[in-house]
Amino acid sequence: MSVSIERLDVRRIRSDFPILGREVHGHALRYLDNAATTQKPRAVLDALRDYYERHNSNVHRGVHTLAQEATEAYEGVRTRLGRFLGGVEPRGIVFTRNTTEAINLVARSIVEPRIGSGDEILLTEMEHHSNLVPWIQLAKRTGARLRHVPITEDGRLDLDAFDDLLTDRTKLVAFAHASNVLGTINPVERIAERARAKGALTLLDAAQSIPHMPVDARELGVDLLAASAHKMLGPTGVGFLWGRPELLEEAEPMLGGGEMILEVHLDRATWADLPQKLEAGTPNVGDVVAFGAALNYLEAAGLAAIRAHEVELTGYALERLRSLENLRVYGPEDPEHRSGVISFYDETIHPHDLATMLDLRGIAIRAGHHCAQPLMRRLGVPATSRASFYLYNERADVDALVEGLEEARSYFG
Ligand code: 7TS
Repeated sequence: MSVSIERLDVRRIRSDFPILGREVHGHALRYLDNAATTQKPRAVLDALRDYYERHNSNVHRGVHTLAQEATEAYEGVRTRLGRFLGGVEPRGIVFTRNTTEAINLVARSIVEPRIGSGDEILLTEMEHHSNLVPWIQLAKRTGARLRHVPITEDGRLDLDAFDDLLTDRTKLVAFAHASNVLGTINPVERIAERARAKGALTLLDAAQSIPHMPVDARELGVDLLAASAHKMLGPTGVGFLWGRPELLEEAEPMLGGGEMILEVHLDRATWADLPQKLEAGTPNVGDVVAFGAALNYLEAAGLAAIRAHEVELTGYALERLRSLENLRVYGPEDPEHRSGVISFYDETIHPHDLATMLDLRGIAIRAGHHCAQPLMRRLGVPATSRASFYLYNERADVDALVEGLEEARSYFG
């Protein structure tokens, strides 16, 4: 039985985002840079203000009322996030600053203690720098070898190559759920299943998927998962790592200090239980609390409805962009196989010039290497232009983009 999905009420949703009411260079803002960061609904801004106006205190250490309220609010979001991820144990969730910090935590605390020279880490050619550089650094420290799954011409992972590259030497497979450049959605379950059969750990970079579609951490079968709140309507400065608690139990803390200890002597210390063991120092309480409001907002809209909206919008945008001559549009053909991220390249205009011209019409896109320089080299371009959608985008945004693009092409071409 297919479940019918409510359509998003985009007009109502747009009215919840104050920034979407502003103008840029005299034009209504058309915000198409959601892969970089998303805008915040009033509910998130209100939650942040309410926290500081009424509850602000340090957490886990006070008996006074404010300390208890702040602790309850902070820990409440951990529990809330556990439900959001499909019902995982809150003690398997560690708050970080962002996806980048979560991946670095995995490298330092979980992978480094169990890897040595001769071992391999398997990544892909479509990774963001934050899922490349921590492994380059780790390889330098440990002598482990990095391998990379290549991509096909239409921007998918070459799964035959993956099967060949995955060996008994592979200790970790770390990959993006959705590419921030190509939009490709990778077959996580297949990859995780094969990795598990070889005894390798899996780390999913879910920065570009969790905000946009229902994600059930355990159903996907991965061991570890990282994402950023700012890409899911929440504030900057908050991210998280989810891990199988058994794995996090064995983790060696990356940072030492207050909050993460059980007992401290002058010359030795023992660690607190999860998740405090991996959260040294005063956490970003206010932003985590506001992140809770973002999770509520996303669930009220419905992740399946958000996904359906983005598939529809992406299909429309692909159709319009593909009708333009001499424009390279990257990634899989079928919008069902991709997220709401579209990169494109026109020989006649540098992406930065295009982004500047679009900005003059109030249209915000990103131009550059998108923190994926190896992928740019693989595509044979210095940079691409990228439009990326979210729940508040509408066909009129795509129309404005295509019109602006056509104007720029006629100006430069
Ligand atoms: N992984 C992926 C797949 C990403 O797209 C990004 C950010 C990150 C990790 C890092 O997230 P952070 O919150 O730690 O910075 N991607 C982008 C982007 O595509 N444009 O700006 C940031």
